[in-house]
Amino acid sequence: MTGVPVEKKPPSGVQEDLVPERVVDGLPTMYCFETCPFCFKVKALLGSRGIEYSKVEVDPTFKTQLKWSDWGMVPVFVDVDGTQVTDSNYILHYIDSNDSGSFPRMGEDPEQDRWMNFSNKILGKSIVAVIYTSYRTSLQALDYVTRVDNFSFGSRLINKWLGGFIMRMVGKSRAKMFELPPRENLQYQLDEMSKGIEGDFFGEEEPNGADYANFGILRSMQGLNGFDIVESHQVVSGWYGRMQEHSGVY
Ligand SMILES: N[C@@H](CCC(=O)N[C@@H](CS)C(=O)NCC(=O)O)C(=O)O
Repeated sequence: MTGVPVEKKPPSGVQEDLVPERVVDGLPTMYCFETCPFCFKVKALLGSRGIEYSKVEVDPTFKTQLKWSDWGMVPVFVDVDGTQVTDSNYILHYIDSNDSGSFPRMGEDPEQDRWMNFSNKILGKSIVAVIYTSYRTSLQALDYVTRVDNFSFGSRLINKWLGGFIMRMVGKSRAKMFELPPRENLQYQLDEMSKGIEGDFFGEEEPNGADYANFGILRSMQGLNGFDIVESHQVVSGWYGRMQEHSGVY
């Protein structure tokens, strides 16, 4: 025992405390980074259900707009009554269960669970290794912060340059998780993922949680280093186009 208090992260999912003061314009509100893969999962589901929502752009280095939350990561979803939900896969389930309930809940469909976990544990890490493969590609990925209206001039600069440096380090550590080099690994993971796409979607005729989860991850790399691997993949490229159409997130 060292006597040093261990910081405890709150559990994923619906949180005990309501935060109605964090609701913006009386709409469900999403705290996110513009390019965050996990946030794109939620944007895709909200889009496909036609649910209107407010967005609060959080600065990626200091997370100033999220200081109120013990979770400390994006996305955080705040429903109109102030219910806060953390962790993207849990958010997908929360939104679907309050909407049409059209896909199975966690624990009800092992295949859906497997591919939803894959989105976080494998695909999310694989894309980071490709996007942030050099300082040049890392700065390119962080360049969007220079165009975010609610960030000050100083915050834009720090977020781009410090953020670019930090993400290059993260990219290096993610690359070490896989045996193959980043591009080859992403290609391999997309081949693996294709095995779960039955018919048009993971959910066969209609998207399920695994579709939103994996589409969101890949959508975040559109326009960035390595997206050509997605575009040229025999199975994934067609599925990706169907998900864009379904969600309205192009
Ligand atoms: N398991 C979480 C992961 C979320 C996550 O890693 N978000 C990143 C942004 S892409 C973040 O907030 N990072 C900031 C930090 O960890 O300090 C989810 O699926 O929502």
